[in-house]
Parts: sequence; structure tokens; C-alpha cells
Amino acid sequence: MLKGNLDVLLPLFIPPERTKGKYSFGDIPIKISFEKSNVVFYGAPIDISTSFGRGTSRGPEAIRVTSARQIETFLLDENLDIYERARIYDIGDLKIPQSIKYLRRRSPKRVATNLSLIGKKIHKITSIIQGADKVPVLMGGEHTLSYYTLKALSHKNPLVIHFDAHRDMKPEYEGMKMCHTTPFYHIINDGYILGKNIIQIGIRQTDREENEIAKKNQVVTFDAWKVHDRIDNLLTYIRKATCKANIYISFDIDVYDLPYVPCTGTPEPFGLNPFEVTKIIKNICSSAKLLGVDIVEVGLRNGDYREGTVASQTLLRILSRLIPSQTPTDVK
Ligand SMILES: [Mn+2]
Repeated sequence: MLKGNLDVLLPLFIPPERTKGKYSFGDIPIKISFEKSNVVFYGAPIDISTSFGRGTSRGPEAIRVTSARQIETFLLDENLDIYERARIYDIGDLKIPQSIKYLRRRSPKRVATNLSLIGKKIHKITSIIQGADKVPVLMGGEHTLSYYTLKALSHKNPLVIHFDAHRDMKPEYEGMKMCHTTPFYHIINDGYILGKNIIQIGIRQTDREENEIAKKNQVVTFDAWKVHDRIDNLLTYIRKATCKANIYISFDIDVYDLPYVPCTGTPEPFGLNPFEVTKIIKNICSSAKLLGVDIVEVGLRNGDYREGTVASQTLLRILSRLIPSQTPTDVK
């Protein structure tokens, strides 16, 4: 059964060592098979609908390079090596069809066709990994991809913890219904996730209509000022809300303050710092079950690996806290 799953997944991917990043996540010395893994990483270098700053297609590369070559997998603050906790299998990066790779003119119609093509693949990949009782970790790529992962996991009724400078809750943008600023509107509007099951953290850019949509749907919001001024309120809320919940973490790298993330498409001031983000992650209840993770909008330009570094460090903290510890016999 599990072997069958891998046979379906592998043809969709370029293996880690042949990607632009050339390494598997963390380049962990103990190689784990898909069957023995409990966390499955994959890159989705998708940049189809982004508008202002492009370049999120290099996100997986930034994360692969920094996690493998720059960052130790030993976490000083946790006194833990990540592979003592998470048994990571990295499938590689999603193959991008030629029609998308060389797309020059981005009409809304073409964007819609291409996103739906990729969306079907992301849905299938998420379902297979989750169906095998493993945690899918998507390294994006644009934020639109979260619509498809959440749709695939919606039957598990997840509580969505959404870190972002933006709500991504517009009904449409620049003539595009589905794009990087709209996934959370559509996931609610299409009935997959209730607004009250989405916690948005770090928000500081929205328009009035989008803000009203969030309020009307009872989306829980801790904007950047609330996090900065009164983080304890958020920590208390997170501890209670996540108890025994199935949780999904959608992490837009632009939740971090502008100096940490110079390459992402829409960096914003008034952002969070790594201590705040780590605190929030550490306060997720230990009885929560992690259903899936995406980390999106990570960029890489002119050899500036800052975003890859904060993205990798964020992923290590999420895994160190939210993967149940294993007994030594599990490792074999
Ligand atoms: Mn954003």
C-alpha cells in the first residue's frame, strides 16, 4: 500500500539532489525511507500568479541550500537534534510543465488554467501523504498553493494557523479569481474551512472589503500590533484553541519584519521577529495533531539567503515541537 503511494508520487518529482537546491531538506545523515518516515517534504517552485515582486519559485532552493549547508539540525534552545524527533523523507521538487515554465504572457485565463493544473497535483500529493499518516510539508512557491492543500485536508476539520502580513482573503485580484492574494477567501467561500477555524497572525496589510470579509466570517485575527504589544493574549489563546485539535500551519514568510525577508514579493514593516514566532509555535498545545505545513513566498535574490535561513529555522521549530517524540524502536 505504502510502496504503491510512493510509486504514484515519484514520477511527479525531481529528486532532491537534482533540484536547483541540490540537497534534501537538512541533508540529514540518517536516510529514512518513505515507509519509515513521519514527515514528507516536497518543493513546489510555483510562481504563476504573483504580481508585485516575483521570485518565489526559488523558495525551495533557498530552503534546501540553507538547511543543508548553513544551519545545524541541532536546536540549542530545544537541546534536540531534529532527526531524533522527525523522520524526514524529502521527495524533491515538483516537476513544472513546460507550458508553465516558459509562460511569458500572464492573462488571467492562462493563470487560472495553469493554477488549476498544478492545484490538482498538489491536492493529490497532499491526499496521498496524509492518507499514509504522514505530515506533508510543502516548500513554496506562491501562497495560492495553500488552497489546494487545505482542500485536500478539509475532511479532517483542521484549525488553520495562518502566519502572514496579509489576509489573502480578496474575492479576486487584477482579474484573477484564484491567485496569491485570494486563497483564504475561496477556501471559506467554497465551504472547505470555516472562518472561525482560521487564526490569522501578524496581519498588517489589508483593504476594507477584505477586512469586512474576515470579520463577517469570524476569522480570528491577531494583527501585528496585537502580537507586538500584547503577545501574552495570543499565547493564551493558542494554548487553549489548539488542545486536541488537528492543526495546519500555513506560513507566509512575509509575516517576518522587512529586514529578515528582503527577497519576498511583498515585504512589509511592522512585522514579527523570530523570537515572537518561536514563542507562538512553542505555545501550541502538545496534544495538537499536526496535519500539514506549508511555508510560502520565500525568495532568493543576489545570493541573499536570509529568507531561506529564517524559513529553515522556522520549519525546524515547527517540527521539533509538533512531531510526537519517538521511542528508539521506532527509528529502526
Ligand atoms: Mn503575505
